[in-house]
Amino acid sequence: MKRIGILGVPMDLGQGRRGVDMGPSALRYARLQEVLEGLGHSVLDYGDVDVPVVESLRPSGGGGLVYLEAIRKACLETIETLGQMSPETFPVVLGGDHSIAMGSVTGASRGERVGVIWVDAHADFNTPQTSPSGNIHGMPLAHLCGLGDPRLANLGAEGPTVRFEDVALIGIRSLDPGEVAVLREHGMSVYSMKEIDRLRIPEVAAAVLERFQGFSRVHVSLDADVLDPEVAPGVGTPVPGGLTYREAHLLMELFADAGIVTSLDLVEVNPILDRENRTARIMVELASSLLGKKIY
Ligand code: EXY
Ligand code: MN
Ligand code: MN
Ligand code: MN
Repeated sequence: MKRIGILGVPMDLGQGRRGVDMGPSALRYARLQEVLEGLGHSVLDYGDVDVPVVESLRPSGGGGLVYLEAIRKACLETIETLGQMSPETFPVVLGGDHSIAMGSVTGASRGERVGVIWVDAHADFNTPQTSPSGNIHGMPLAHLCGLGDPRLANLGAEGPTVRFEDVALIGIRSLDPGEVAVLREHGMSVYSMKEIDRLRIPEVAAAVLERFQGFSRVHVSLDADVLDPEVAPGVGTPVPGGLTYREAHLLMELFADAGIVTSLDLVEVNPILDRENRTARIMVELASSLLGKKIY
């Protein structure tokens, strides 16, 4: 039984499509708290971080980090709220686009060395210089590792939140050229869909879990677009050829068996693009698999 703290970050400023700011509501409508309480956990909902509502999202192309300050502010508020949770609490942070991870990972690490399992079709490893879109939701992991704009790269106490060698990316199938160069430069551990097809989930999970044995903090950042768009249509940047429903559940079930994960993000759910809230419902199911739901 765990003490779980839910925190919503209704963020849409890191990308250009309306709707993802309603992700926290969609996940709550999918009964996240009741489902986790049904597993025997004690769950407290800390509400939402305040994110400015903009009438129409301005195009952030051309590297114009037009919403950088607002995103930084929301990430700092996320860090502060996570810091108010007791150290043994398991935070579940609800996006909102993936830029929130600069706050959630930093806050959940509590200043300790943290392993990060980035489950996503995208590496989110662009810097402002390599980004083709200027959208900050394509940059959070690079900034967590200390690259990019210093106003976003060092939200932690001192220096980067995450070490390059303490990251495993799973489900990758859409990378930008500049991003590939930076990933290679830093020797990042990438399990693309090719590795998943070749090695299958059990071997990928075992390899990733092996690396994080002994870590006091391990964070899973789960982007809904890691799932195949046929399975999870309610996302702003869908990419064909994603995880099946069972591959995603098996990954979470194997992480749950290992018992080393200490925090979770559920991001990029966009109910406007969804069908009958199925993307939010699947993300809640995946959270319950990670938090101990057993088939048998
Ligand atoms: N790599 C592309 C970009 O940086 O613009 C697309 C990023 C999509 C990011 C989503 C959250 O995973
Ligand atoms: Mn507001
Ligand atoms: Mn992402
Ligand atoms: Mn993604």
